[in-house]
Amino acid sequence: MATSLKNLSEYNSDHFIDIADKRFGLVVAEWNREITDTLARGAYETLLKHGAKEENIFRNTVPGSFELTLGAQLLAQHEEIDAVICLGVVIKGETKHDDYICHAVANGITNVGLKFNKPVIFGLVTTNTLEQAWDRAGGKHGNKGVEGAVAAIQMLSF
Ligand code: DLZ
Repeated sequence: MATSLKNLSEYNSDHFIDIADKRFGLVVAEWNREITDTLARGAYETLLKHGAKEENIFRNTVPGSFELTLGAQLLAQHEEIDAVICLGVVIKGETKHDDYICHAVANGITNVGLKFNKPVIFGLVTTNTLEQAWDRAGGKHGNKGVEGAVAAIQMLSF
């Protein structure tokens, strides 16, 4: 990922680079699939809205959020992929599985981003209930897929 040093006088927080030739990989977990599909659609439409080309957006699915890390690595290792957006929904249950999954994914995808020097976005919705997850997938708290896409573009504009 090439970066340019920007003088403070050039700073403009609204400035996104042209992403027409950037390639994006979405990694989408199948657990809570209806919700993750909605996140993925939000990310996809946002990338298009900001100028990405349909043929430059790739989508791979993984069984659950725990597998997002390896999925991200498998996409990030492709030189032509510029940014990866990981999308999953982890609902708190009776055990601590949610903690283990969320920490593993947060650490895992951080490492993938650092290893390949490209943005790998954490689009994991972690809530207590399904309703709260829907609130973050097009409901009253927005759509984390949209936010993930914007974060990817912002990082490419760094
Ligand atoms: C096993 C499991 C559980 C209990 N809950 C979730 C969840 O809320 N969200 C999610 O994305 N995945 C869940 N998984 C599946 C794990 O992420 C993983 O796919 C399996 O443990 C297999 O490694």
